[in-house]
Amino acid sequence: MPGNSFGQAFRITTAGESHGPGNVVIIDGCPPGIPLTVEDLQVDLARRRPGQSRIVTQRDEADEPEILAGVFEGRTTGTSIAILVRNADQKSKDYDDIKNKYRPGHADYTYDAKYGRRDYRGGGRSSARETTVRVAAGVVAKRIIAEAFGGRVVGYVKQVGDIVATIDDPASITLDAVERLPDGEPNIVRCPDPVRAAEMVELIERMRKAQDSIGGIAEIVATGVPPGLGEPVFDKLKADIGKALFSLPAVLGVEYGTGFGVARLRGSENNDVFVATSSGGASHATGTVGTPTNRHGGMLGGISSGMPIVVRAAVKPTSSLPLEQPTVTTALEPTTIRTKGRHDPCLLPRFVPMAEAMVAIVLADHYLRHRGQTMTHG
Ligand code: EPS
Repeated sequence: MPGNSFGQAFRITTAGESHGPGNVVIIDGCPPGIPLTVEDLQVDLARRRPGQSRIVTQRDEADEPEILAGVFEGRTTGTSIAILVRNADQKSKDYDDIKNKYRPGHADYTYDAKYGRRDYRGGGRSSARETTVRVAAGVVAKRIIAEAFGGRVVGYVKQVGDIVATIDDPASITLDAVERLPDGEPNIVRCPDPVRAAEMVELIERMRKAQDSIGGIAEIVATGVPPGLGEPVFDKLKADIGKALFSLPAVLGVEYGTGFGVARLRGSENNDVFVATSSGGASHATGTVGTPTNRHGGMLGGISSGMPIVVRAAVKPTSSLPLEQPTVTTALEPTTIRTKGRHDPCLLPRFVPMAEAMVAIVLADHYLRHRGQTMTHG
């Protein structure tokens, strides 16, 4: 039935559109006693916020969250949490020209085909604006996994167009390296390879001037995750992280570890051999057994192995373009379209916190499910 909820033990439900009054999330299943303030939420909301730099959409939202329920004296109470983020900088007139046209590559046509009506302002419900409150829920999830097992989720931009970052050890990338350049300036593209970051910024600016857009790849790494999370067979961790990332707008591919590269490998080349972690040969391992290499991306049989979870998502170039493109009207007449509005020439810099949030939400959910089923305490 309707797909506005995600997760089982830690469950989020969202409602909201790009140009409506705001977006809201209800979080069910959060343990009591987790410290949570508006300021905590703002850290990641600011990383996702439109208008944050010259290479993203210039819609200027403050994205100040309001905690409506579930938090008392700075800590979660165990009851359902509600968080609201209001929309303030909608320019719905920008969309008057296209209300009867389908933007190529956007969800306008499929929403109409499904519901027979759509909120055409911004992307309506299909807009990335909806992810605002997922990021807020992700902050809560990050808190849970940090407190429960020292878990940490950090994402970064790995590729924009043909520009690929060199990342030797994904698990060692810090949030600071994603957010700041070595000279202390903000890393507006969120690529921790400073040379490639500068090239990416230049390419994105070129795309904006050309009234075009460009795709890319984000890599998300979860460290500190204990072995044992994931519920075979349909709710394997791999399946749920995949679903979480594919539920974000514009995601066309998800891969783990070596990913599609496995097609070229022999088993003897692909297997990560096991060592006892006491031997010191498997850095970042959390269990008693680890692997010196991590081609498997931290999950075996859909269950976390104790090695870092490494996942990549391919994100398409923004479909809304100022450049004129052919399309059809809702009355099926051929026409042309130019999207006004304020759009990201590349979605990747703002995609990073969205993806981190979804991975953290899955990990919090599976941690609570695992504890519930195995009756583990402490
Ligand atoms: C979006 C269209 C634009 C983006 C929006 C996503 O909306 P508008 O034309 O109203 O500026 O700015 O992204 C956000 C506002 C956001 O917060 O992420 C779309 O069509 O998906």
